[in-house]
Amino acid sequence: MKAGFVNIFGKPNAGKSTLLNALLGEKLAIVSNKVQTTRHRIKGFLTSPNTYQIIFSDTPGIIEPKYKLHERMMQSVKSALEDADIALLIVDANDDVAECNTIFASLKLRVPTIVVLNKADKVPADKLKAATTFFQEQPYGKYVCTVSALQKLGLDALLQQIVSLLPQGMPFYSEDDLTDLPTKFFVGELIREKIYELFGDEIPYHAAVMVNEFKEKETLIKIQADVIVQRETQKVILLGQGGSMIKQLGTLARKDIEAFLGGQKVFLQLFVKVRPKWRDNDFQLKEYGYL
Ligand SMILES: Nc1nc2c(ncn2[C@@H]2O[C@H](COP(=O)(O)OP(=O)(O)O)[C@@H](O)[C@H]2O)c(=O)[nH]1
Ligand SMILES: [Mg+2]
Repeated sequence: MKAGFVNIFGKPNAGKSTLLNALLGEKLAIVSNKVQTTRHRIKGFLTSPNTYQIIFSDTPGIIEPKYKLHERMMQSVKSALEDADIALLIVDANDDVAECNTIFASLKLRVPTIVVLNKADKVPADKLKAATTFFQEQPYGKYVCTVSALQKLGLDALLQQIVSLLPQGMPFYSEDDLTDLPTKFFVGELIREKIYELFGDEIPYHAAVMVNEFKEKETLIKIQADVIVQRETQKVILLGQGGSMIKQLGTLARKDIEAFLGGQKVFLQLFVKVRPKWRDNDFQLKEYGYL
């Protein structure tokens, strides 16, 4: 058997989370068109019985830290650099390749790498070809694959390339496991995703979600979660007139949570709380799961 850790790196918005979900055929990582949606390292397992087990890690995009939250996010990138057997370097093929190269070179990778040119669905063929040639000339550019994570194109070839580079070894996790994170975590993430969807450019970056209660009752699952923001004014926006926005948020999140839980009925209760400067407070970062 072959088994190993395949970690996904790249700039914000390159499509790392979309690629993880596409490879697993399951939505584990939340996705938005805003940068810095992913704050944690999220692992997903892909097992082909008696053949291979790949432990994929999605990571936050590589950024310059501005807050303690950002520092935590970059620490999770660092830890993913340390335990990778294979590194996937994702590039939005529309992006500036030279800039991506600067970032990838700075990672000082010492494991096999695959450059994944993503968003092939919206890049002209000659541009893709030029990007492929550019990366093939880099020291880490032995393997370059072209995919569309969104349209699930080119994934089989990428998977074959990964498996061929994967070390020999026994599986780390049971065949039936998909991830090592608790259900509660994904519930919080799905709520957070809807905040990115519903609110403009400010609120999502100031918000955290904390799931306080997850109780399986006879006919449904009761979930209570807090949405944490930094200011009273943000709370007012989140609630909306007569509570209309928080209600909409709850409805959208509940539908996705029910789908994630295999169609079980969910009762979701959301409260909004103000915690000034939580993004810079060690205690609160820990409390909200940003260790
Ligand atoms: N057109 C196109 N859009 C994509 C593709 N992959 C991801 N996206 C979009 O790019 C945005 C960022 O994706 P996300 O996976 O959150 O990027 P991340 O920040 O690297 O995790 C989202 O709006 C995705 O729908 C792709 O293959 N083609
Ligand atoms: Mg992401």
